[in-house]
Amino acid sequence: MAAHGPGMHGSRWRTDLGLRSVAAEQANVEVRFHPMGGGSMKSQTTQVAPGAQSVLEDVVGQLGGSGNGAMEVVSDRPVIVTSRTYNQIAAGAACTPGGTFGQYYAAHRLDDGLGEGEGAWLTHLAESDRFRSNIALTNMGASPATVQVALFDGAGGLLTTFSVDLAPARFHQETRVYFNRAGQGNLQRGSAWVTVAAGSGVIASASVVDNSTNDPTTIPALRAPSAAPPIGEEITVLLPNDVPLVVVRIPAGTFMMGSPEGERGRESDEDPQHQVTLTQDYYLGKYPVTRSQWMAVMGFGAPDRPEHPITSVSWNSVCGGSTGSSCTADSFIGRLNTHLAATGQPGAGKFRMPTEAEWERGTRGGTTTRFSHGDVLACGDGAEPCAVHDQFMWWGGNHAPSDWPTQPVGQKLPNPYGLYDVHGMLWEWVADWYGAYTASPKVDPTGPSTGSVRVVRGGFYISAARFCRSATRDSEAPGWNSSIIGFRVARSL
Ligand SMILES: [Ca+2]
Ligand SMILES: [Ca+2]
Repeated sequence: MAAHGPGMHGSRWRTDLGLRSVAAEQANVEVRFHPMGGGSMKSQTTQVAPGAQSVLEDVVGQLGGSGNGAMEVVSDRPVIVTSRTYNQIAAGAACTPGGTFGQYYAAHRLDDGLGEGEGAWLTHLAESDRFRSNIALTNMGASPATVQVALFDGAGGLLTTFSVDLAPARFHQETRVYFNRAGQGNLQRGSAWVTVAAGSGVIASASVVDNSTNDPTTIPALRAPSAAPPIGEEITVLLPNDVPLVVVRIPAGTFMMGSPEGERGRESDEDPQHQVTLTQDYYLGKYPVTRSQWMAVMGFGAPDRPEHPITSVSWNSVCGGSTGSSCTADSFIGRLNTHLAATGQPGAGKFRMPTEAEWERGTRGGTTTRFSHGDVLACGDGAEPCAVHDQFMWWGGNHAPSDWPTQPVGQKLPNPYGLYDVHGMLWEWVADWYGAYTASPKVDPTGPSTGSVRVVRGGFYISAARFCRSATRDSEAPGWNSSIIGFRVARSL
């Protein structure tokens, strides 16, 4: 990483490049600066005499560049490369006068980078009043790279995943990554797993910046001795007219279902919170079922607003039957299983509605907070604007009266398991009859054996925020069509 430009609070970033000859002959060195964001590459050549060292002060400025970017050094003889990046703030400036500590960014040989399928950890990251964390990625390879980043909290909980596409020689920095990607504002012990999905020669590093001085500390990536942590495997099936439907794998495990006493906004039907164990991995729809998916399966023509979620579909038309797992032949899920069998696709007969417990586990994504993006106690629980919620959901706080009721799926950030639009957007039908919880631990629960209304989950596009919590429950008659209820599918392993 190299820089020439202003930062926050009057900081002025400069990079010096050191070139130490270790050859018996003069080294001819080309120095290239690849700016972040895609500006044109700047370069110059320089010579280093045998045994000599040259230092290019403010190398980015010398090259006529500005901003952040990646330095590339090409030499015809062996040289040792160092770089220092530092804040050349003016002495006497009101904020951190006299400049700050510099950063050492290691030089990497081409074969030091992560190859396809390889990964590394960035650790000791923070996002709080005191510190913020940035992640920098550089593609040293000759082909485009796709890098996946998974962010974890200090207990190992997966907060979110995202991917970054990098052209060759491209540098990219994610600033305040925990806040901007995962809505986390009070995280003391974060780590990130960086893996290369496509391409090669990828270098990753992080910087943890002191918010009072704006001094960064550089964190190099360390290769992991073991395999990657499990991150949501996806399966895509093709519906009629080749409309794709994506489901995401959710891990088996134990969690607390319902809300704890004292959770702000909770209702009596979320009580008592109780232990639930799901013994098998399963899949949930990555998004609510869309209008195009519904029309394709049900044999209608292409709809308008194809990427909006389908609404006004009854529980009976989604599944029918009695359990949510053996759906009637002419229901959406019945027709979906028939289509998969007829087209020889995997998973025929395995698609069904999620149980209420499966929905809540998938939505919580390993979290125990009110929302899968935190407790969000700094915002109100009604329909007032809230910057944190706005990153993750459609609810009354970001719905304008002039808006179409729904929005295209997948516009907000996913939850930790890679599911979109679980909070808000639409209530979602689940398989279970609605009934009171009991305190005893449950294993693979399927809810009451009889009832009159089915459970819906997650709130909808003009809900107050408190109705979009992970534990919120409501109910509706299975024959009822409502413009505020949709659904997402489940699939057994
Ligand atoms: Ca939803
Ligand atoms: Ca309720």
